[in-house]
Amino acid sequence: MTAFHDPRAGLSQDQLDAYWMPFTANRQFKRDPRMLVAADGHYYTDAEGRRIFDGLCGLWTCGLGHAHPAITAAISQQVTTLDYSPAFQFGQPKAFELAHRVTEFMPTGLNRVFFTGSGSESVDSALKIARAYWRKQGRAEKTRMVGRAKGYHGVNYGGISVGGLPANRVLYGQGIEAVHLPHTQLPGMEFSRGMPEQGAELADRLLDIITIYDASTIAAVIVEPMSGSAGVIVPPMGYLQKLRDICTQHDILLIFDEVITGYGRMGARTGAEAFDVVPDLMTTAKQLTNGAVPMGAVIARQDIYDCFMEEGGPDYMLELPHGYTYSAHPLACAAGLATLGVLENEQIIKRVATIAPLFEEAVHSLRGLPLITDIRNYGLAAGYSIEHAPGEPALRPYQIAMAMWRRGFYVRYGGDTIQLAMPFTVTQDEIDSVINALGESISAVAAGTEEV
Ligand code: PXG
Ligand code: PLP
Repeated sequence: MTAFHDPRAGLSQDQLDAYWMPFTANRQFKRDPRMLVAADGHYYTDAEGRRIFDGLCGLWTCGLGHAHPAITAAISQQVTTLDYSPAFQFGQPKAFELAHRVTEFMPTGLNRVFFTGSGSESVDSALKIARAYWRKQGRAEKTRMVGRAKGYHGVNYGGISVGGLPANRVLYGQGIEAVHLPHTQLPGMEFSRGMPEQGAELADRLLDIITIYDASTIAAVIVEPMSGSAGVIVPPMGYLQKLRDICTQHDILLIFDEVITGYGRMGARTGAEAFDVVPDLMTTAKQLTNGAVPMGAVIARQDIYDCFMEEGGPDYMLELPHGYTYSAHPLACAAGLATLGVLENEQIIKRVATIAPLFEEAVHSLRGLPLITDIRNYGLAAGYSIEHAPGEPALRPYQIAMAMWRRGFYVRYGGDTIQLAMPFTVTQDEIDSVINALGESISAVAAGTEEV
């Protein structure tokens, strides 16, 4: 294990400056780096040799823990056998094996898998497939997309257009044509455990959008079944089914963005399974390879795929002019097969469902502490809303996360929220320790006794 006993891990200022870090406060980070140098199981090692509990599973990626032996072995073996092969016009067996394996995690009917390199690529691929599908059906005017306030769909142009986080869009100019449903965080539903009871009627706002724009101009609705990045916003009871029904009635495709909810975190194979609503297209990434190699996947209803095959022209012609150099990368496929294998063989998803109520209990035990204005949870995910400091909604979550870091816990801070995503094999002791530390950190920030 590498330990530098130096928070900068021996890096020079020039080296720190050379790397333009993603979604990071670069100036502040480079003054006071938080450097991770190793990981195993549920813990990181930082550059000073401290063990840090991974309270977000990387970025919602590593539910099976770090350096899982089965995944590590599969990648090592693959890299010495077939490190890369062309993704276009040639295949490698593991791509087909993994596609088939993925379909076993999907609701009935979703059984055609398109591989990408990330969640953002999955989203833009799904949006393109949706528009192309309507064009193939002779309905080329169906191009408009419907997203939702607070939605996060990655950072490519399609994704930020349908996304509902203006900060991710405002710098970048013209995107694709998109309108937005309201988010589902209703006043009065704070501190709901699991699904809020009120709010299903918010799905009817889709009818208003249809009234204004007409369904003949709308290609698809895209939502996260449970919003992750915005702070774990759980769908109200009945809401997703209503969206499903309206989409079906008006010939609009329903896309579930399951980049966070796919492959186990909800205590079900997908959010679709957890909430019992089946979309037409699904986007996934992250947990598909346990985060060990970048990969995403779009999963389509068979008749959507069939439509491209039937309308594809002569059979030497490609049916969908779309794909990535790294689609179905052999290392990613090896990691994906190992990950889904472990999820299945070790009955991990059942374990998530079993431990979720204990996690829920612990998460909500902080209710009543100062600054906490809402607590939300589902499966092994939880979000805390933190009362804004005057004019600075994001300040206190940052202070709380830093207080956690000093106590040896990594948690996510974003907007006015703190987010937790437990490893699928988390123990009760680990849950207790992260929640105790969070309670201490929030209290210290509220009291102004935590140095910042
Ligand atoms: N859709 C959803 C629903 C996501 O959560 C993406 C698309 C984009 O995936 P990529 O692989 O391109 O980043 C995501 C990613 C956080 C956090 O801490 C969440 C994401 C990424 C980074 C941080 O909430 N979600
Ligand atoms: N830009 C250039 C110049 C390229 O040649 C390619 C791929 O060949 C790309 C972008 C797209 O890269 P990727 O397939 O990794 O998304």
